[in-house]
Amino acid sequence: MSLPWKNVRADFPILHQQVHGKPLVYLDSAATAQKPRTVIDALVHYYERDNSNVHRGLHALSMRATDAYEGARTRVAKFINAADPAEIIFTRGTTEGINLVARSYAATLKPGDVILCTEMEHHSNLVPWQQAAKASGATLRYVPVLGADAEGGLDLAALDTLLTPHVKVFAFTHISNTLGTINPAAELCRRARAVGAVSVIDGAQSIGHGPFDVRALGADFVAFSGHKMCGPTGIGVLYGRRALLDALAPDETGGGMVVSVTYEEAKWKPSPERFEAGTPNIADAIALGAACDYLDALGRDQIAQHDRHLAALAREKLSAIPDIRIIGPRAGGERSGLVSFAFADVHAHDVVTFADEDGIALRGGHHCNQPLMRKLGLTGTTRASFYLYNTEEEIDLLVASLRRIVKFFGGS
Ligand code: C6P
Repeated sequence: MSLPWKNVRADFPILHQQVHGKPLVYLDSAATAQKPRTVIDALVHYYERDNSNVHRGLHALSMRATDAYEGARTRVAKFINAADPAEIIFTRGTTEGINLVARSYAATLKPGDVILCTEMEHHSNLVPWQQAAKASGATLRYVPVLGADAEGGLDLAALDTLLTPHVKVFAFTHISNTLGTINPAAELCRRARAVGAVSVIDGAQSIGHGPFDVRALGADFVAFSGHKMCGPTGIGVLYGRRALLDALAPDETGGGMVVSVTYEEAKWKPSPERFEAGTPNIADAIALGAACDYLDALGRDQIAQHDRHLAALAREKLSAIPDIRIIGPRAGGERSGLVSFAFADVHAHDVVTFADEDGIALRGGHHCNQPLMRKLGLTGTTRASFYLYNTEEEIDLLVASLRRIVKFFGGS
C-alpha cells in the first residue's frame, strides 16, 4: 500500500485537469487505464526517431524499429514469465486474442465436444465461443455463479460434473469486470488440464493489477489488452504455450507470416509471425513495453494491495448509503480493485451523469455482461474501478456525490 502517491499522480498528465469546474476523479480504469508520461514519450520517440516498417527493411530505421518491436515482445514475455518470446502474439486487444483462439479451435471441434465458460464472462469471452460452438456443432456450457448478488463466486463444486473429458476448451475470466471477483485461475487451469482441455484465461482485468505468471498459473492461452495496464489502445497480447501455438492454424493470412508462396499455396512461418499477418502495430507494441517497465518499477504486489485496499474501503463506505445494493464478493481476498453497485430507483446511467457533474468518471450499464445482469435481475450497475493513481480522498468525494444523487432522487 505504500506507493509514492504524489509521484505516481505526477506521472499521469491527464489527471491534472478540471471537469465541469471540479478536479477530475477518474474511477473508470477497468474500462481503460490512464497513461503515464513514459508511455506517451515512447510513442512520440518512436514516431519522431524510428518510424519504419519491421522485418522487411535493411536500412537503419527499419532495423531500429525491428529491434524495438521485438524487444517489446521479449519485455512482455518477461512481464508474464512466458518461457519464450515466440509465445507472445501481438493483437489489437483481449477481444481479438480470444477470437483468434476461438476461430482456430472451431476448426478442430466436433459435435459431442464441450466448450466450458462461466456465467460471469464478458461478451468478448462468450460470443466468440458461441460462434465456435455454432460453427463446429460443439456444446457450450457455463459454470454457474453463486448468490443473489453473485457474492459466492463460481460454483466450484459444479465443476466436478461439468468438467468431463468431453470438454476441449475451458475459457474463463481471471477477474470479473462487473463483479470484481478474482477467480482461482491456477486451480481452474489445473482442473482443465486434468481432463485434457485447454485453458483460455481472459486476463483483461488482472494483467495490470498485480503479479501475473503464466507458468505458475499453468495457463495454455491468455488474452489481455495493453490499454488496461497503462499502455496504448489498439495493442494487446495473446499468450499461447509454444506447443499449442505450433499446432494451431493461422486465423489471418497475408504478408509477413509466410516462408514461401507459389501461385497455388503457401507455407507458414512458426509462431509468433504465423499469427501476425501484415504490418503490425509497431508503435503501440513498443509503448506497451514501456508500460511493463512502469508497472514493474512501481511493484506489482504493491499495486494489487493498493487497488484492493481502495476497493475494500469503498465498499465499506458505500455500504452506509441508503438503498444501495453492492454486487460481487464480500470478502476482501476474493475481490479486486473495483466495486459495482445499484440503486432500486435510480438508473445507473443517471448515477454516472450526476457523478460526472462532480468531476467523477464512473461507468454505468451492463458492462458487456448482459446474461449475468439478467441472472441478477438487473438492467445494469454503476461501477467504480480503482487503480494505482487513485486515493482514499477520491472515495470520500465519490460517497458525497452518491449521497447527493440519492437525495435528489428522493431517497433518505
Ligand atoms: N472491459 C469494461 O469497461 P478489449 O475491449 O478487447 O480491450 O477488452 C474486452 C474485455 C474482455 N474481458 C474483460 C473481462 C473485460 O473487462 C474487457 C473490457 C471494459 O469493463 C470495456 S466493456
